[in-house]
Amino acid sequence: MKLLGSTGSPYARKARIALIEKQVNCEFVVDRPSEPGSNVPKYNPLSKVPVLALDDGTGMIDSSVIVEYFDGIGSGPKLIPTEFAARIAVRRWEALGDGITDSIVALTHDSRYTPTCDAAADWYQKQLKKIEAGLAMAERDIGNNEFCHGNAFSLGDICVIMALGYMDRAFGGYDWRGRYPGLRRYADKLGARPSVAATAPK
Ligand SMILES: N[C@@H](CCC(=O)N[C@@H](CS)C(=O)NCC(=O)O)C(=O)O
Repeated sequence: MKLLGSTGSPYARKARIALIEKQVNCEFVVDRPSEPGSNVPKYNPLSKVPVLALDDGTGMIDSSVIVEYFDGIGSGPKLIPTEFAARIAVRRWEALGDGITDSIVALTHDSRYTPTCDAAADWYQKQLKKIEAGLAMAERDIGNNEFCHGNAFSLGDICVIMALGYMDRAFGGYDWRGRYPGLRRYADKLGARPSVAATAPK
């Protein structure tokens, strides 16, 4: 079993954090779908990373499915709680972190984006509003807590950390730490966690 992804991909990071947390015996292989000779399309018809290549040749696609798979086969505390209300709460956090990340991707992968582009343009403001409203909700709902949900690290934390890490990597000029001090405190604390530190974007 091999996990294929690029080191810069936020969704690959989500799967990599889960891989480490759940101590799954699986190699992470750097593979960019945009490069010639990439093995990603063999396992994922959508040519996206992460993709998990199983030993029987099956491609497990989408970070959400891969994390659930690792959570099922790995050891250690559950990343996705089994109890219904807790699971929905954690999935809600996942949706928020993924949604913020989707907007950062939409904003920064667009060829119109440069650090000096017209920040007043509609396309820019539309994505920025989603990012800011999403971060504001995360700031409010995390409050002074150590984790997104309950008193344990979960898939929700993976996704919020993924979004904040990708802010730094792709949208570095934006001072989210100054605007959302609660998220700064939260991210600083979780940043020391081995799975988070080992996968932090360079
Ligand atoms: N919903 C997917 C999103 C994956 C995704 O968009 N990956 C990006 C890298 S961050 C990618 O592979 N993009 C290449 C492409 O779309 O061609 C997941 O969670 O795995």
